Amino acid sequence: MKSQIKLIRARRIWDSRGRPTVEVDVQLESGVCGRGVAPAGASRGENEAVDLRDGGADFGGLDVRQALSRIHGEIARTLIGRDAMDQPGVDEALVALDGTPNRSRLGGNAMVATSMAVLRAAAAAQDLPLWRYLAAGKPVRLPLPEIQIFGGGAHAGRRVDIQDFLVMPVGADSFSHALEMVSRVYIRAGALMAEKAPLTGVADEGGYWPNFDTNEEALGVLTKAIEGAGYGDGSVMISLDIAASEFHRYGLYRLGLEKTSYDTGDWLELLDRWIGAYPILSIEDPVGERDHEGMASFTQRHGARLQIVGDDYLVTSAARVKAAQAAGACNAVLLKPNQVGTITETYEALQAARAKGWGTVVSARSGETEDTIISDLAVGWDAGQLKVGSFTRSERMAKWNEILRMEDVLGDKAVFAGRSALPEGLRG
Ligand code: 2PG
Ligand code: MG
Repeated sequence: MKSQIKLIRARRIWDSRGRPTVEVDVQLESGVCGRGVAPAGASRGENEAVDLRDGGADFGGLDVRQALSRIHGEIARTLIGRDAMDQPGVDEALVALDGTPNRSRLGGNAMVATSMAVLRAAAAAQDLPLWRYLAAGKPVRLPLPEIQIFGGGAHAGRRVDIQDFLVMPVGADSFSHALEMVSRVYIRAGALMAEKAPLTGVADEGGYWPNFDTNEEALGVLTKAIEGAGYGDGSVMISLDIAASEFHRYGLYRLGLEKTSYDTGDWLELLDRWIGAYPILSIEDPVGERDHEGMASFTQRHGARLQIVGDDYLVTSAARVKAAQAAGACNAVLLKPNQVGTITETYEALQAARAKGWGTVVSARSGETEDTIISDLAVGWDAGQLKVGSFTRSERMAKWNEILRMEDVLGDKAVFAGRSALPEGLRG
């Protein structure tokens, strides 16, 4: 069979933080190849798939030699001879071979890079761009982008506590128009930052270094940048990734910058105030991953007006998405293939979310490479939203630019998701 997996080869490459990561090439009997690369998170949920890293002193303990040997050994033995067109079968075999709940034996990095490489090989076998292969003839929309303007939290040495200050150009009438709008906001934000103090570079995902005295100051400057760029009419809205698990300890939310701490009730009140004062449309991980009551009560309070995204809270798990739906927590899911380990499980989480009218946001990690697979997943699965980091640095821009190419190829058939990508009830 021409689409049988014939050869699997893994190597170490380096990610956007200069850390080792896993790259996998899969070759089929027909000779066509597919490649996958594992991204890496910095703010990780405690229930995520874990990477297999070598430990020790060299490269901060982050080398991936063991993951490579898993791929060349038992993963290759299990997958060679399998049909690359059967992604669910391939992924099921990987999950069974690993046999742990958190992918710690084979390594989430080994698994996801392999799963991605098989998917790309399957698309190549059909001689199709990946997004077209995934769409399988169904209509797709180009995603509403969520683009970071200021980076914080674990991506900026905890200079501020909130992790991502992003914008959503909901009023754009095309994907390329959306990027133009964001570019204007990014430039404006840079000018405002430079007025305060000399610019001191960017955080891990390319957003401006968060040189602020309080977390709220970042919200004020971002709002000013949006207005200054001419989008104070609601056509560009704010999206926050609070990544609250990073500072939720022993039941308290502790803001290191302000040296204040809040119990869940007071924390939700602070968020209420920010939501009232700034043009916020989406909030990710507003509470810690263990604060189930907080998430349900936040959703009850704001779910009719805000997109509430579970990232660390849902870890791209269909089971967790369903449990959150039953508990009335969140109305959108962040989808990161390496958070769960395989392409098929990522798609299952998306389907579970979509079945209940949730928003679905395909997302990069803070550690990325030039690989653009998430652009294909966002479009091919018609996820509606894509979050990649900021509007600088090529590991980020490669993803945005890839969607521009799709828009160009689609020509007058290109449909921009815009507001239709938001959770049901927020789409009007
Ligand atoms: C997140 C991601 C991307 P990381 O929390 O959403 O911003 O960060 O990859 O470090 O988990
Ligand atoms: Mg997040």
